[in-house]
Amino acid sequence: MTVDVDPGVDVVHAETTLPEYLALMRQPVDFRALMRQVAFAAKRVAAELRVAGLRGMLGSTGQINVQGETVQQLDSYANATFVNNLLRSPVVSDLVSEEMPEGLHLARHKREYALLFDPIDGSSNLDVNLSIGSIFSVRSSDDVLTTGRCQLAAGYVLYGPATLFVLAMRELGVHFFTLDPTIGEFLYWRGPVTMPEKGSSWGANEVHSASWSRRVSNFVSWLKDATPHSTRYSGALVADFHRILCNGGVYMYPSDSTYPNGKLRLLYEAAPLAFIADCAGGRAVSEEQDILEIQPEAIHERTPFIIGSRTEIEHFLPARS
Ligand code: AHM
Ligand code: MG
Repeated sequence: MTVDVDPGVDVVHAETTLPEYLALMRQPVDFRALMRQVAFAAKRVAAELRVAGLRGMLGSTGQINVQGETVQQLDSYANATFVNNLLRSPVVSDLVSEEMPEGLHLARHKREYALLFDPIDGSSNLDVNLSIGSIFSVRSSDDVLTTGRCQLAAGYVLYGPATLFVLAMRELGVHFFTLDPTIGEFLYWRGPVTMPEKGSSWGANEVHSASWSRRVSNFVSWLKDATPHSTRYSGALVADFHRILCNGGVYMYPSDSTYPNGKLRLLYEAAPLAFIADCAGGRAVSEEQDILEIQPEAIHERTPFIIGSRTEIEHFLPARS
């Protein structure tokens, strides 16, 4: 019997899985192993989310986490799922999670990767069945408390009508994989994705607007009046950022009187999304500096966060003399 061999078998096609893609792109074996564990955890979380209401998995655990926020049962489930899968991976030597007060240092024969993650981003959307995400940042284990420029890769999983795995790597750019739940695989969808130079929507929690800085307030007036941007704010950063990555625009959580240093956490929320934006041609800043230039001092530190298309973010930045 002869078999016709497709001359395109070694290029990315509609049935290319995430592990096949990373192999085709000649990514290091250990990085591929790490991504396999992250993707496996994401598939478990996606499966649980689909039936969580039926299993009594909605609502809080009654505990308060290190951030002073109520822990939802699914925050706890997703954190345990990520941690347990990553503990099985010999290439991970450090774990930092929004849900754990301290980082975990694992006994490994060599120090290799650190994974910093927010297991469930947008927890307030859980009980109302709206989109949420998981965010992750990959660093060398020696680089946990260094600037965001040192990230080796970053990504997120968007649990929406479809479950998307979005992965940014410096040399390859940003690529989307869609979970086909019938076969349990993330299949290549599209990339490299570029963020439009300018968008038509913006999002922030305006209940805090009275205590925003004058510069932020002026910027918002410009977004609303000078170049009309529609408001889009879902309560889940991953979902709001994904819209901006695809269509352009701005998401912001600046400093205010409730959150003088901003609400979002630098290492596992702001820096990974800033890295993704940067790989896609967008930009992210605190009110003072580029997010990727901030030198972190603690694993759970917060930062004001303004991310989006270059045109809008450069309008926000003070004019250089
Ligand atoms: P979480 O990780 O505890 O869910 O907090 C982060 C979330 C973001 O996803 C979202 O954009 C923001 O907090 C919403 O905050 P608020 O409800 O204050 O608007
Ligand atoms: Mg979060």
